Amino acid sequence: MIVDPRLSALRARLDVAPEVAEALAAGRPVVALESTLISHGLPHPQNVEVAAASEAAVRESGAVPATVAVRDGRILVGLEAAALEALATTEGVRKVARPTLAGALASGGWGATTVSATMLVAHAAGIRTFATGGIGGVHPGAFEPSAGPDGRPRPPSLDVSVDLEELARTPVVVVCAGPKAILDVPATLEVLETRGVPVVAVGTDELPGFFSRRSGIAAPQSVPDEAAAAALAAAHLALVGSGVLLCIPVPAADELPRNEAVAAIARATGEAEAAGIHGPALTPWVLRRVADLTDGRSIRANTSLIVNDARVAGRLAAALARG
Ligand code: PSU
Ligand code: MN
Repeated sequence: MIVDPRLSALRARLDVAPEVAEALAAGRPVVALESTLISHGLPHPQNVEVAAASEAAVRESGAVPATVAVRDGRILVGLEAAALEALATTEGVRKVARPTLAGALASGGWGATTVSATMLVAHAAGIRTFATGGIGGVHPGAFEPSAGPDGRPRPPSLDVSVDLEELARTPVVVVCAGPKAILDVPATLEVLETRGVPVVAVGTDELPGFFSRRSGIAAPQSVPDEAAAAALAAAHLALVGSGVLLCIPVPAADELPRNEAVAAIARATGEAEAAGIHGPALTPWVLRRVADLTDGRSIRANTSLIVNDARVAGRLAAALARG
């Protein structure tokens, strides 16, 4: 067997919580959880509440949660309550993605992992299932000119989240509520298709719309239920490789009506552009602005869908562990 030396080196950087290590050694189900949504995606105290509720939801589904973060040159896989609280309240926590992982490890201090970095770490740790809210993707204006603040056309930004590249490379099952609605969702689906990543809606033919149950866009693939989702994911990991994106609609009681979401997002993304916000700061800025514009209703949807994804991911991890 050829062992990738980089994977071994990355493994040597992991501090895996004892409960997580024991579960992995025994072949019991484990679900990785990201931490950027705690540090950058939601306000305090909802961020700590949702982190704790996600872990509880994974447990209720019969799996062990492993929230991932960076601290002082080490990668934590499984966080204690005090560490979750520190991530949620410390100023200046870095947003850590694939391109910034090594830099964050070298610089010391806290880093919160995005979808890309969490997938990379989950794979190194031997975790196959990962729950998040929404993945990053193609931002509006990435591939076409858009109007700048002075009305003059701006060149395409080429802002495509590294999450898509990670899904193409890394064999982990990612459970989400659809690509974040602040993105160019059709373009995001096209990139995922080109890169060979299955995008599968569970229990619906329509792609879930993140804040809302519906997106108005047909899902590239769909399965009737979680058992079929687990079977498809297992087959893809075994036969093809790369990540799998499973999309679960936000619970109906907490969704943001689609017209309200669309209006708030259009306004927030337009303002971000006018204010010259770009790069890693863009997604957190737009999420915060959408929360303002919807009087916090987007946060209710966001927290609900994150916990729901964690619950579903726990059941999927259990099904994958049964084989
Ligand atoms: N899902 C949420 N809230 C978030 C994110 C996802 O509900 O804040 C984070 C994830 O960590 C994702 C990141 O990987 O946003 C994408 O950022 P960017 O567009 O800069 O790649
Ligand atoms: Mn980006």
